[in-house]
Amino acid sequence: MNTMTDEQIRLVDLYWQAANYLGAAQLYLVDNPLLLEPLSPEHIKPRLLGHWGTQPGLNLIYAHLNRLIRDTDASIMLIVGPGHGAPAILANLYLEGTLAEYYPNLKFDLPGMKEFVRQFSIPYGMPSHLYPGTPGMIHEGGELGYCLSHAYGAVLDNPDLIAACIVGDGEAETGPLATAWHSNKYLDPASSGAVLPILHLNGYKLSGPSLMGRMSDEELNSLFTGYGYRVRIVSGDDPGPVHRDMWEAVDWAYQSIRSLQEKALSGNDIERPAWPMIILRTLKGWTGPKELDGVKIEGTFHSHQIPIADPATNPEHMQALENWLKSYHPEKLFDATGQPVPQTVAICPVGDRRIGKNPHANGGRFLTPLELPEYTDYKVDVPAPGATKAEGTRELGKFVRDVFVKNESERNFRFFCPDETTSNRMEHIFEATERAFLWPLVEDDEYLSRGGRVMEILSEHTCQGWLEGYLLTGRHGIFACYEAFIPIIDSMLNQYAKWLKVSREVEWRKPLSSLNYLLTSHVWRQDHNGYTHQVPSFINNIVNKKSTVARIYLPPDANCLLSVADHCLRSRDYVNLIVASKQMNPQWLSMEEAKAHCARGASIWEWASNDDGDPDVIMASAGDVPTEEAVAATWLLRRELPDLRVRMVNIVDLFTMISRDDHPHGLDAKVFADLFTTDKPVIFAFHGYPRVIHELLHHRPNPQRFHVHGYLEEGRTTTPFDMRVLNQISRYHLAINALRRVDRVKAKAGGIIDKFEERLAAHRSYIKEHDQDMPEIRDWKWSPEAVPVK
Ligand SMILES: Cc1ncc(C[n+]2csc(CCOP(=O)(O)OP(=O)(O)O)c2C)c(N)n1
Ligand SMILES: [Mg+2]
Repeated sequence: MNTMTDEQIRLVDLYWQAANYLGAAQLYLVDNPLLLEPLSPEHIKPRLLGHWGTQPGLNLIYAHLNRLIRDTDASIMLIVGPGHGAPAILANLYLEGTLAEYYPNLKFDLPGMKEFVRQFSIPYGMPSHLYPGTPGMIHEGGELGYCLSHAYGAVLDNPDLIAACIVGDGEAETGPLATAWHSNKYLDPASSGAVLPILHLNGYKLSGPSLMGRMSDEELNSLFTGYGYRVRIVSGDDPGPVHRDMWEAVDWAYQSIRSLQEKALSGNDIERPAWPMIILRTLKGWTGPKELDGVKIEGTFHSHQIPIADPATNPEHMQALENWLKSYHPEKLFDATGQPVPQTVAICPVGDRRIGKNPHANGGRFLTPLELPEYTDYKVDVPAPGATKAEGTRELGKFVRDVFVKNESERNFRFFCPDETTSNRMEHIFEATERAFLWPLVEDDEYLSRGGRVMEILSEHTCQGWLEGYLLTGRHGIFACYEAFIPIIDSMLNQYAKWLKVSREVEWRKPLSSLNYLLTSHVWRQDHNGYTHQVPSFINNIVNKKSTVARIYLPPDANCLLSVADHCLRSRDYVNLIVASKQMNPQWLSMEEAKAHCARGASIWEWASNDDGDPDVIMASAGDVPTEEAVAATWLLRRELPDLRVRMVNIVDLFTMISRDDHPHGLDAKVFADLFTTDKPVIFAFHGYPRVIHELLHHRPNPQRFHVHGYLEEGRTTTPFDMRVLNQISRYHLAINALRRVDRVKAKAGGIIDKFEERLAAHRSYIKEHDQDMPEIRDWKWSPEAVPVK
């Protein structure tokens, strides 16, 4: 390693000045990038957008990481929580030369530099935040809170990688960030890489002080020591000493990481691995204007965005801006042709070691397809529709177990779950692997081990962040969650879907494995949890995502679930939502039938239809429980009114319903009409909120003929069938609705409707007395003849 000399410190400082200059210049200048002429209004951008306050700290960290990489040849990926500091990161990427490799117009010459500062934050230029088009980044930092879980996800199973993660002190107040500190309890130093958290304690957020900024060093030390980190604090407002301390701190952190890893690799059992972290306590907006019009700027929240808002129209402010920019002495940092003088960039690493070129940040380059077991081998035998029952997720668990087995040597697959793998009945997975845990183990622990590949923490945010980091670095995974609580990460999904959408528009970003959700323990079967656990709203969120990204599957039984899961694990760049019950449910399709049905996405179930190609009414369903009710409704109708022609249609792939113009999975008009006709009434039993279906059907012929039954926000701790009754999706409700929609049978319908109403009344009194559903419901089984129940 280079020893720290005054000259070395000068070089780090020179680089820092250059990055600070270019960061500030991007906020203001359209021209005159080197200030070779006096600054005047025509050099200033018409709209001043972006953030200054965080930049000097980001630049300081980048500079010291560069120096460390140069000295150690370490593979370091940078994850920047305060993504609003994009101009700082862009300045560093420009200086290290990676930006020009991706954007050839941003070269080291005067036109290149002019374009570099000009294009920032103008329409179709670089956006104000980091984004998929920023080389070397896997994290945008637009919505704050996710950097640390992303960093930990990125280094899992990447032993050569160090993720340096800059956490804003305001960001550190968010829930997702606060819980992510615990990720250190999952990282195996022998087989994974390391995260170096750097808390960027500039004391302020957007308009007020950060909480941690007002905590003493001692309090911060206690807090983070309590989380299990070894803490080093670097603080000050004099660049020389701060550079020295930071140099030492990154060396210390690097050596601590390597010694932990070496110890673990040499077979030493490491309990509570105490990874290093750095707290950098410096001024927000450091080196910027100290004050303006008597208002203090440097070291306050006033530096957060544009410190001098109106230079083009206020000559005094123009002078202040010029003084500020000139304080970095650009003429000493760059020559007159716009090239940085060699000393300015002496600390930059070269080649793929440059942060902007870290290969892990374009994870698709590393993507090895999963080796998948043949899913049809896991089939549930279904000799006839409804003849068997099975727990879908338990069957899927066997398949996922073998995905672990088959990919053991690649170590590129993990399962993420907030404490529910067993509750979700996926415990066959534990025959292949366990849950990761590095903190002390006790004798009674179950399925916990250092090298486990199941990631369980009771933080949906952390599960989501880990998985995103894991996928973004070219690996595969599944996130299994209770349906009711996945909306906790709605917002993270919003952001991830945006990342995927934009990534597809960046030609050098390689495709990633899809983000796969398995939502089980769903709304319809919360027998012992009740109303709080009944929330199917994640579907609503995914429905609104770009059609290039969003996929939603509602497999009606275990064989369909297996087929869908296999498909999702092979797909790229999607968000796949699978909703499937973990309960004992009737099985409808043989594996061959399931395969064909899932390939089509939606099809007629002939065995439950008696329409002879000309239905009076169509019974449709999406979701396992609604399908049971819909099939039972056709059964009831056949029994009570055999000459009513009913067609049964099941939908696995929800986007088949929407017009082909709006989603590539939309059925074309002809196929849609083959299933639903163009004018016959459709009674639709849907897993989630009914309006989702109405919205999807908007451009289909006669959408008003679709009568959707779904979750109506009614629920309590009650029997499975009562949930369906409360939400009017029970077989009786569906059958009554069907009878009411067909004029041809109106005369006969009344008596049958009365009979069904009477069964609903009987149900209500029966469950209160017997605390379970009526035998005719509990013991109901599909039969083609629909023989009346005695
Ligand atoms: C979740 C979220 N809430 C609010 C914002 C709006 N916002 C942008 S920057 C910022 C302050 C961030 O402060 P800090 O993390 O300390 O960053 P820095 O001081 O380095 O700018 C806020 C509140 C956001 N981007 N994300
Ligand atoms: Mg801050």
